Amino acid sequence: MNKITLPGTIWVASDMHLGPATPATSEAFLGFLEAAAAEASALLLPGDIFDAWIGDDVIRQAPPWLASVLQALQRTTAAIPVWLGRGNRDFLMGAELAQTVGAHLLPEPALLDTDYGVILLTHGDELCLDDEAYQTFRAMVRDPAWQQEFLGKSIPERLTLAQQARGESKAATQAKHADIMDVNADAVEALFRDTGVATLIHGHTHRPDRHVLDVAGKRRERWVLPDWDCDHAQPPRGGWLSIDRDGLQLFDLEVA
Ligand code: LP5
Ligand code: MN
Repeated sequence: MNKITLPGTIWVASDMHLGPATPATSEAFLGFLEAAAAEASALLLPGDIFDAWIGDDVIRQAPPWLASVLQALQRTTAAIPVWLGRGNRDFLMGAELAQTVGAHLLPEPALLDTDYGVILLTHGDELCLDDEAYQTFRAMVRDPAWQQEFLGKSIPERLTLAQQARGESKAATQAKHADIMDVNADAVEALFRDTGVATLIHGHTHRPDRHVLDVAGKRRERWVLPDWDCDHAQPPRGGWLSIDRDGLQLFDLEVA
């Protein structure tokens, strides 16, 4: 696996789930991008930046909320390197989006060569192996033939399907036990063993934390990124992780 060389202070954030119905979260994200451009050496966004990404062609007729996000990403990439990773909501993000905003696409998973050492970064949904219904859905939508067929549909058709899928997902997750929606311990252990890294960062589960574990006689840390919600959550929430030579640190979003 090729490593991405990232010296300096690296900021990592995921799970903003941006869309037309969450203007306050979009605004918080725009503020965060501005701060990243001023304070970080690079920004990594490993997935679920968007509530539902139905294909890169939407940027050719971007609605106002999306146009603001794209412009803000462009301003950020003019200052620092920005890497976009795919999540379970925006797995259809591709080269056209990356090129338009001047960002790079993260491999899955990504190996980061930082001042703190080598770190593995991934969205995290692929580690939720106990959630069999989700893994079946994931295999379907990650199939290139399925994606080609989906992307061949009109934008209004795709929007309707995405809305239906979000509705079904909300109902399904409410009915699931919280435990099965967390990462599977064996999958995490296998990832640590296979890659040899001491540090893993992921999002998706919306359970920000730092877990310390022993795998193959070596101390490992699993850092989990928070999700963002400045529209419906009380108090509003969100945050990011900073990596520098001294280590990793989670920060809460300061919402005015
Ligand atoms: O996203 P979240 O946090 O609610 O839950 C996820 C898993 N759900 C998903 C599904 C996405 O939310 C759907 C939106 C994707 C938009 C992308 C573009 C358009 C694709 C259109 C697809 C037709 O990822 C959820 C996990 C949870 O994380 C925790 O890990 O449990 O998994 C599910 O809910 C899967 C269900 O258990 C089974 C499948 C339900 C969806 C069925 C879609 C049917 C399509 C409707 C059209 C007829
Ligand atoms: Mn996710």
